[in-house]
Amino acid sequence: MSDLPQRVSETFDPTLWRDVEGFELTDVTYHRAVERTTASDGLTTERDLPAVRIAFDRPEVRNAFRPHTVDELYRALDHARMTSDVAAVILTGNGPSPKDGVWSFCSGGDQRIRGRDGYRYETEGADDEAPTERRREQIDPARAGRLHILEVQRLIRTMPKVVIAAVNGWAAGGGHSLNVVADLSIASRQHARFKQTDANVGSFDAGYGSALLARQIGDKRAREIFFLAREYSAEDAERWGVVNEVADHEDLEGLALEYARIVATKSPQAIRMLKFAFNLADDGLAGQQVFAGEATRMAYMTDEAVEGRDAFLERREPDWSAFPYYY
Ligand code: S0N
Repeated sequence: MSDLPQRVSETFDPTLWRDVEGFELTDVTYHRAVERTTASDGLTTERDLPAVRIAFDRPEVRNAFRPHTVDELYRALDHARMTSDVAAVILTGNGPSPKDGVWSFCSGGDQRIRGRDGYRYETEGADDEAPTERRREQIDPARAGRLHILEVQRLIRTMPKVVIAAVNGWAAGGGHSLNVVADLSIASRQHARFKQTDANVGSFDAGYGSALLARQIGDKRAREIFFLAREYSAEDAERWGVVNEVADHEDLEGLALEYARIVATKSPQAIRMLKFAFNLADDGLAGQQVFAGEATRMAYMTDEAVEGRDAFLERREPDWSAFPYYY
């Protein structure tokens, strides 16, 4: 039996989750789905379910990510990648904002911390009130203003798990792009709002955020989203193919968990191969490498590959006679 986790978001149901041990996080939250059963003697037992929930936790700035946020997001995602009984990752945002009650998925890079003045407002160990030159000295320039959200995008793309974006509020800028790279997306009918603001702020996701979006929803629409930067709704997003489904706000996390449960009923190998096959053409040789890596791993388990290995170890010629050239 365990204590229930802290309620991190208004739509977060603590009875469905447990904290993932070993993580001290400030900018994201990380939970494992569980099933709790209470017996007649009042004893509650807990069983892990094959899904995790990772959420941006900076609702007062529309869940914008600073470099530290991205570090935490990457660590949580990578842990999920390597947890062998996790089939799906739900990516969402905690909320609403304590300032004005607005919900956010993610509003992209924290604009106070970018580019050549990237040290300006990074708060880790820095004195915000100090003169600029002193702040510059206080912060390792190699750690501020990085664009390693692109590493997160690649991790989402290459992890052998299904990543489900539960867009519960604003998806703007780099947050819009994270929805694009997710494998599946659902959006809150009442609170999800989409806006690709990159060009408003001199930013441009010229990789997945734009080019993959064009593949997903068509070239003209993707250009419209970037060039006009107009807000669009959950219904628009569903109609255009930006998300798979729209749900009432209070049902969003439940639906994400339902998606994860369905994915977990499928063959892990088939899901893995399908995800990498979907990515292959758009990811070029890097996509081929990821797909081929899985194919090689499977091939290593065949008698034919074992014969090649054993022949080398036994210092003899391999005998391929049992293995046909055509199936
Ligand atoms: C999301 C928007 C449309 C919501 O509008 P709304 O509801 O009117 O809210 P605001 O009043 O604008 O915001 C409420 C409070 O939140 C702060 N805030 C919002 N977004 C950000 C943000 N991205 N960075 C920092 N603060 C943010 C507001 O300042 C306000 O604070 P207070 O209450 O104190 O006044 C609207 O907020 C909006 O358009 N936001 C900006 C979206 C945006 O342009 N994002 C960046 C786009 N580019 C990227 O994300 C690419 C990645 C990236 O660029 C990057 C990554 C790492 C390091 C640097 C970068 C980089 O940007 O170069």
